Amino acid sequence: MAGIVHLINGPNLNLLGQRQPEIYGRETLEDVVRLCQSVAGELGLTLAAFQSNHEGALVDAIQAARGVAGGIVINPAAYTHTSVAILDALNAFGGRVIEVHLSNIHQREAFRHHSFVSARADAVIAGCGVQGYELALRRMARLLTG
Ligand code: DHK
Repeated sequence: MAGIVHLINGPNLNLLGQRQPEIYGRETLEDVVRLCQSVAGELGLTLAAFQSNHEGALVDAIQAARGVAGGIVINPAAYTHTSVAILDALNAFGGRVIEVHLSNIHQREAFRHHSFVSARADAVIAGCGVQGYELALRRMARLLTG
């Protein structure tokens, strides 16, 4: 369980590479998952990746990580700013949580400045683009191996 990390991506991240590339970059979600699989392999972690556009499906995925994964790397996308349900699900997860945002949410519209998830996250990475996922996994490996 300690070496297992679940990567969870929220709504519209399936459109990465096509959607506002000036903000979210040109890499696709497939590229992100491939990068994360490669970094996880290097770090001796086992990675399982999931994406959904639906809040309840994301809650189900977080619940499914209970007792299975040592950590969750999550980009809740728009639900970052609205979802008490995702925060509650993360609070019911006993492992480590790292929140990732491709863009620097603090440089953007005011409604993106608040994250419900940050109250639970062990670390928050924003504004590093796709590299943020790699940084999150490296930090996660450190947290999981003490
Ligand atoms: C992704 C989204 O889809 C937005 O709704 C968030 C986040 C920011 C990101 O930067 O990865 O506000």
